[in-house]
Formats: sequence, structure tokens, C-alpha cells
Amino acid sequence: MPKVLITGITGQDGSYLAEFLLKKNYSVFGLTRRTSTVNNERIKHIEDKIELIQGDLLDQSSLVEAINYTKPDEVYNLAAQSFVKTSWNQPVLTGEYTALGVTRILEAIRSVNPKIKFYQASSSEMFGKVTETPQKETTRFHPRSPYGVAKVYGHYLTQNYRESYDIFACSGILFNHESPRRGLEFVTRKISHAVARIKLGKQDKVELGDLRPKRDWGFAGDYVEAMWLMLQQEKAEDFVIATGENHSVEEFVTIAFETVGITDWKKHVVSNVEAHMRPAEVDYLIGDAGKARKELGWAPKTSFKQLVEMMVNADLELEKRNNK
Ligand code: NDP
Ligand code: GDR
Repeated sequence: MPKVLITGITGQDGSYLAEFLLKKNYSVFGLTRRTSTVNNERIKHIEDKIELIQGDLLDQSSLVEAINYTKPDEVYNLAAQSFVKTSWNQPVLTGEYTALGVTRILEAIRSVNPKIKFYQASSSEMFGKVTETPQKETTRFHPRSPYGVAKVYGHYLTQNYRESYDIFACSGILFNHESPRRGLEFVTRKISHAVARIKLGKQDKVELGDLRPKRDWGFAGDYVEAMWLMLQQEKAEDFVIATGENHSVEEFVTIAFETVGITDWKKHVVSNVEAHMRPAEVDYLIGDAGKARKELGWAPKTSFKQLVEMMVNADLELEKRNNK
């Protein structure tokens, strides 16, 4: 039975990846940090099938210990401070987790067993102010946030450990991917959750920022397969993972309200650009996953409309169960 260690297992992607690898008969270990309240909501349904190890990307010895104890064949580094807006409020912490955290985990792999295969969660935010459309593996990076800059560091460090120590280390440059397990502060989930509550009469309005930015939005459940495929190749390489389509925040809003039969959504949306302004915005992202399609045989399975409907319907069910 192959063994895997996932950092960020309590997050959106970690939970889907753990499910996916259990189906592939992996023995799954997850690194979790200590919190005063247990935060395992997304993995509650598989908790008896996985083993959680306490550790933190800020603590080198905890990473060495986790790798020594679990003896994994593969490590997926999904842990990060992943909310772009917060990265301006906490730029140093974002750098510690999202950038230096990659060094710490790669150093742990190098010192314990450099034969372990490594996946790094790189991001389309590295392209930022885009210099080419669509964006592919060779597109120049121009990150627009401390988060994006930290991801560029992690990306190049992963390449560097591959070249310096011959570690099988890959980066997946993933474009936005969402799901009913997305954190509530991200725009897609903020919208799907608010729409469900508006439909049920629990609230009347939702305040958003700029509705014009466009993103290439896919379904997280489809994207974790690509992570795994990267580590099953002969050679370690980096891949862009995207749908190849982009949509504005406004299009997401429109379909979300349509899903619950509300067509006059403007009555329910307050666009407060000022309040949600980021010091530098990323306006337009669209990925070219041609290399992944060709070399990994990967393609997304869920359309944009299916994704929006899935999220709104899941939030309707959630909010029907919730009395508040
Ligand atoms: P989430 O924010 O949902 O999950 C982040 C995870 O990282 C959580 O499990 C969190 O733990 C953990 N974590 C944060 N800091 C530390 C730390 N210091 N030590 C240990 N664990 C820590 O992110 P996603 O699942 O959406 O994303 C997964 C990865 O992919 C991230 O690296 C993200 O930056 C990257 N990415 C995501 C994209 C997306 O669209 N979702 C696109 C491209 C890249 P806790 O539960 O305790 O907070
Ligand atoms: P992003 O996701 O920054 O692309 O990062 P987010 O959902 O936060 O923003 C997407 C776009 O929507 C605009 N926007 C709003 N955003 C939020 N959060 N809340 C609002 O009310 C709102 N109104 C408009 C934003 O300005 C932005 O343009 C995500 C994260 O998962 C990263 O970790 C990941 O690397 C990238 O996707 C790819």
C-alpha cells in the first residue's frame, strides 16, 4: 500500500485529495496544526480512514518528525495562508507559511529520504498582471500580492530542489478551483452561501467588491486528480491546470441567483468596490492546460454552470439544516 502525507488536509483541496487517494488504496496521513477548537469539518466523513499527525509549516522539527513517522512515498504540500486579501494584512506570516514553509518541508524530505516524491501547490496568482493570454507553463510571472510573490518563491524552490538534489518535485500551477467546501471568504462560496440564505429568507442582501474581474474557475474535485497524475509520471515536471474558460464575478452571481429562480439579482447585491479593494488587483486570468491534457491525459469534467449549481444547491441543503 503506498503511503502519502498531505499538508493542509483540513482545507478544501486536502479533503478532496484524501478522498481520492483513499479510493486509490493509499494509506493516508495528514499534517494538522494545533487549534484551540478542532477544525476537521471537511474530513469528518473520512476521519476513521486516515491518520492525523500534529505539525506546522513553521516548525522544522515537526515536519522532520512527521516524515520520519509516516515514511511516505509521496508528499503533497497544500498547506498555505491561501487568502489573497489577507496577504496584505499579514505579509510576513504569508511569507513564512506560503514561501518558507516550502523550504522547510523540502529540507525535511531531503534530510529524511530524498526519494520521496513531492507536489507543490503553485497558483495562477503567480501570473498576476498577465503578460500573455492564455497563461501556460512558460508565461512570465508578475505576481500582484504578497501571496502571489510567496507562491513564486515556492515554485522556484521546488524547481531548484529538483535540479539541485534530483528530488522528484513537481508544481501544479492551478487556476481557481472551487467546491461546496470552499472557505466562506472566497468570492464564489460567499455568493453561493448568500444566495441560498436569500432564497430561504434568512438575509436580503450580499455585499461584494468589484464584479468585473474574470477567473478561470474549475471544480476542486477534478483538480486533485491532476495533482496525483503529476507524481505518477516518469519525469518530474510542472503543469498548468485550468478549464480554458473564464467568467466574471458578475456571471457567477447571475447563474447563482438563476439557480434559485431569482432573475432580478441586482436588488440583492451591493457592490462596494472601495471596501473590498485590494492594493493591486488581478483582473483577468485564463489558463491553457494543453500540456496536462497531452502528457497527463487530464481534462476537467465539471462545467462552470454545473459548478455554480453544485455550490448553490449544497448551500441550500446546508442552510435548510441550519436554524440560524
Ligand atoms: P485552504 O485555505 O482551504 O486550506 C489551507 C490549508 O493549509 C488548511 O488545511 C490549513 O489548516 C493549512 N495550513 C495553513 N497554515 C498552516 C501551517 N502553518 N501549518 C500547517 N498547515 C497550515 O486552501 P485550498 O485547499 O483552497 O488550497 C490548497 C493549496 O492550493 C494552498 O496552498 C493554496 O494556496 C493553493 N492553491 C489553491 C487554489 C484554489 O483555487 N483553491 C488555486 C491555486 C493554488 P487550518 O485548517 O488549520 O487552517
Ligand atoms: P482569488 O480568489 O483572489 O482569485 O484567489 P477570491 O475568491 O478571493 O477572489 C476572486 C476575485 O473576486 C473579486 N471579488 C471578491 N473577492 C472576495 N473574496 N470577496 C468579495 O466580496 C469579492 N468581490 C469581488 C476579487 O477582488 C478577485 O478579483 C484564489 C485563492 O484560492 C488563492 O489561494 C489561489 O491561489 C487563487 O485563487 C488561484
